[in-house]
Amino acid sequence: MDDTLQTLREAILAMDEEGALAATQKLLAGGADPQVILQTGLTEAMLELGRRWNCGDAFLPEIVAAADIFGKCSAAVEPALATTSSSDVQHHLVLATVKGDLHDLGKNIVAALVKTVGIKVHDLGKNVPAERIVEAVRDIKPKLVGLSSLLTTTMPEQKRTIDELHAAGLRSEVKILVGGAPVTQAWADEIGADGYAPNAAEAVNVALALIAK
Ligand code: B12
Repeated sequence: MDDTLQTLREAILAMDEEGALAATQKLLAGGADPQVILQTGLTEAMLELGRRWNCGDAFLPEIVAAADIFGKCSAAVEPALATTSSSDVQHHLVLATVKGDLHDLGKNIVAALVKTVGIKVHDLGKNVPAERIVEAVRDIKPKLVGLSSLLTTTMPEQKRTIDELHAAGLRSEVKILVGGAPVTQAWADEIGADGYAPNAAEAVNVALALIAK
């Protein structure tokens, strides 16, 4: 399995869609844990690409192509995640990548994993203004709101969204979970979020803990 995970990472880095999808299918057929495929295969490859980008060894078109392959492979993995039946849904999560930010691969993985524990995800997408999130909270009345940000320049939008929820009188109705590569527990505390998670598996644990509070 480790060899195939390595093949998957290398195929993404080489922008080889066919190879990446074949390695994903091989892992699934061999009974690999879908969460391991997402984290150790797909996510690790994107992180390596980020490192190469920082050193000038990768360029934007490559990142765009790899992101597209990442999306196709994670869509292939999603059905293999054990899912609670829709009749077991007890809680709702409104999830978005904040305004100004177009990164959504991580948010999509959070959505896929959170769904597996019977939380219904209302994914508002990427580049979502605070006002749209407030509107969704008013309409859907979720227990949880998840805000993703991958850019240091868009992290303040997480705070602005929390401020807008306060202003709308809705802050006490929801638990707010923040994440994304530059986000930390210290930032979550500073902006008054209720929870932070460094990855999607941990996001599930934090979401369940916040619901239980
Ligand atoms: C892929 C990528 C892109 C793709 C995004 C495609 C897509 N559909 O998402 C594209 C090409 C569009 C892109 C564009 C840009 N990018 Co970019 N991108 C990346 C890259 C290489 C990987 C990000 C990724 O997908 N990682 C894989 C996923 C699975 O991980 P993740 O997002 O971190 O998510 C995990 C956790 O963070 C967490 N999580 C995520 N969201 C949430 C939410 C909640 C609620 C919780 C609890 C947890 C959680 O769980 C996830 C799963 O485990 C990073 C490098 C890096 N080190 O992050 C740069 C990076 C984020 N980008 C960067 C930059 C600068 C840009 C651009 C400005 C480049 C440009 N000059 O145009 C633009 C900005 C566009 C915009 N307005 O958003 C910088 C940001 C630097 C900074 N300090 O802010 C980085 C760090 C690269 C670098 N130079 O170091 N990018």
